[in-house]
This record gives sequence, C-alpha cells and structure tokens, in this order.
Amino acid sequence: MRLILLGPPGAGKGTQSARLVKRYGIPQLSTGDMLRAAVAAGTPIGLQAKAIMDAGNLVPDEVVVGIVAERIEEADARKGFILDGFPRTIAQADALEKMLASKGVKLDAVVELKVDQSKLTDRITKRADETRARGEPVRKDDDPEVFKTRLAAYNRDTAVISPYYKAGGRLIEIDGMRSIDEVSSEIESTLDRLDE
Ligand code: B4P
Repeated sequence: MRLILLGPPGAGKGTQSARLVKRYGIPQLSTGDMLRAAVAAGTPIGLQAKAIMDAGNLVPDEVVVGIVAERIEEADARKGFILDGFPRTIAQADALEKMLASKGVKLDAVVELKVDQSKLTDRITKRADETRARGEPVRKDDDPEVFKTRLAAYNRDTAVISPYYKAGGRLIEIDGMRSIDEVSSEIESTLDRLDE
C-alpha cells in the first residue's frame, strides 16, 4: 500500500497516519516529524528549517524533496508507506512522481481529509492548551498567529495539490470533521474496498 494523506494543517493527517501504520504495517513518512527531528538534532537541515517552521512557512522544496528521497529508499518503505504532509507544493508532487517512476511503483490512493478552517483553529488551540496543561512545551507553530500563517501557506501553495491528484483519478475525499474514530473507520473501509 502506497498512500498520501492530504489536508490542511491540523486536519488530522498525523493522527490518522498513526492508525494506518498499525493496520497496514507500513511506515509513516511525516515530513513534519522528519523536519522536527532535524531541528532537535541541530543538523544543517534543522538549522535551516527551524526559523521557517517557527514562522509557519513552508520549508524549501529542495530540502523536503531531499529528505523524502532518502527516507523512501530505506528498507522498511519497500513494501509501502504513508506520506503524511508531503507533497505540499506542485514542485514536490512532480518530484514525487519522478521518484516513484524511477522505482517502477505507483500510488494506490491519495486520501484528502476535508475540514473547515474554523474547526482547524479550534483543534490546534485545544492541542496547545492540553500540551500546556501537561507542563510540556507547546509547538511554536501552534501559536494562533503562526497558525494563521500556516493556513495562508496551505491556501496559497498546497490547496492546488488535490485538483492535481483528482485530475489523475486518484483522489479519495474524506469528511474529516467527525470524530477521530469515525474518520479512521471511513478511511479504512474506503481503502479496504480498493483491494476488491
Ligand atoms: P506537520 O507536522 O505536517 O503539521 P500539521 O499539518 O499541523 O499536522 P496534521 O494535519 O498532521 O494534524 P494532527 O494530526 O497533528 O507540519 C508542520 C510544519 O512542517 C509545516 O508548517 C511546515 O513548516 C513544515 N513542513 C512539513 N512538511 C512540509 C513539506 N512537505 N514542505 C514544506 N514544509 C513542510 O492534528 C492536529 C490536532 O487535531 C491534534 O491535537 C489531534 O488530536 C486533533 N485531531 C485530529 N483529528 C481530529 C478529529 N477527527 N477530531 C478532533 N480532533 C482531532
């Protein structure tokens, strides 16, 4: 199974990917997690990405494409993967097509989580409040002002990705407004039907 999970920030891509990892036994390739790990480790990519991510902007395509190209070559990604948060621009989508073509493999599905923007803000505010209540550091990009920038980046650069895959007939749209369990059962039943 080779999947992409698309959707605006806070739509639940990371939440749903974690569940799909358990169901299908394939790894979650989250560019957000990979970039946060690079920042935490203080690597050259992390040093470059930190200020951009803290401000809610997109990290340059060549950086993100480079980390995905490396990760996709690892042994655990051979039988499949869930791309979470990638591609986020048309240039990234084009680069992914080339990567897959060079490996002679195809995507099985592109799942888009559709969530209204007001709900996204509520979820991110809730995550920040719960993190603070646990006494843990809150993600800088979950700050309400930074979140506005993330939504603007999504509307400017990433919203065009779903029509890109829709044109190729590979897009599955899922109502992401419902509970985590309801969203995951709809994704799972839709993906299970692909095998029939
Ligand atoms: P990401 O880490 O991808 O962050 P995200 O879009 O906010 O997360 P996601 O949609 O996964 O939401 P989540 O499940 O956590 O990106 C962070 C930054 O990294 C970007 O701004 C950018 O700077 C950089 N970056 C990453 N990829 C890049 C790329 N390809 N190119 C350039 N830059 C890139 O859910 C959010 C909250 O909602 C959680 O608290 C969750 O519990 C809750 N929730 C989820 N589903 C719910 C539901 N159904 N009901 C109620 N609550 C729900």
